[in-house]
Amino acid sequence: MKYAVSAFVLLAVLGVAGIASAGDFTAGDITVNDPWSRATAGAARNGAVYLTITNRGDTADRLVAAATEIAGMASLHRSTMEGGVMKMRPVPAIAVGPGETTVLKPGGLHIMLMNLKRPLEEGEMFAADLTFENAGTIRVRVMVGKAGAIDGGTMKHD
Ligand SMILES: [Cu+2]
Repeated sequence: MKYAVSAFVLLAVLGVAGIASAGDFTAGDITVNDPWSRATAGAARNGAVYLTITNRGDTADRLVAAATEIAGMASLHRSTMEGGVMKMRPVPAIAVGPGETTVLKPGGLHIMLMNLKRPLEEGEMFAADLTFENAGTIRVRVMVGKAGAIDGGTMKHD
């Protein structure tokens, strides 16, 4: 049920953005589906990557690191509502239990891109490397959709 709802949200977002699926990327028991980001506006130096991770194995795995050449730094973040204000914090890892699916989406878990070396433009794709504790590193292509509110765009980053 959780997966069905999330898939619907993802499809809705992709539909609105008018872009095709970026595809599936697999290593070991881990599959990463449809990584996407948003075009950045003006001089914004931050961006965020969203995607779906499925673990078809029978042991837990964790996304522990992310990297991309287009950003000075990529880190794992979680946004939460606290007292009516959206806040986000770094998280050390993103867990994907055996047989489970974890969705990174606006307002929740995401990969934060900081110190972007250039703006992200709608319709382009860029490569990112996602490192899992067990499955190892998976290179994915991230589709850039329409500009929109970047997660926690108004928040400060330490
Ligand atoms: Cu963030």
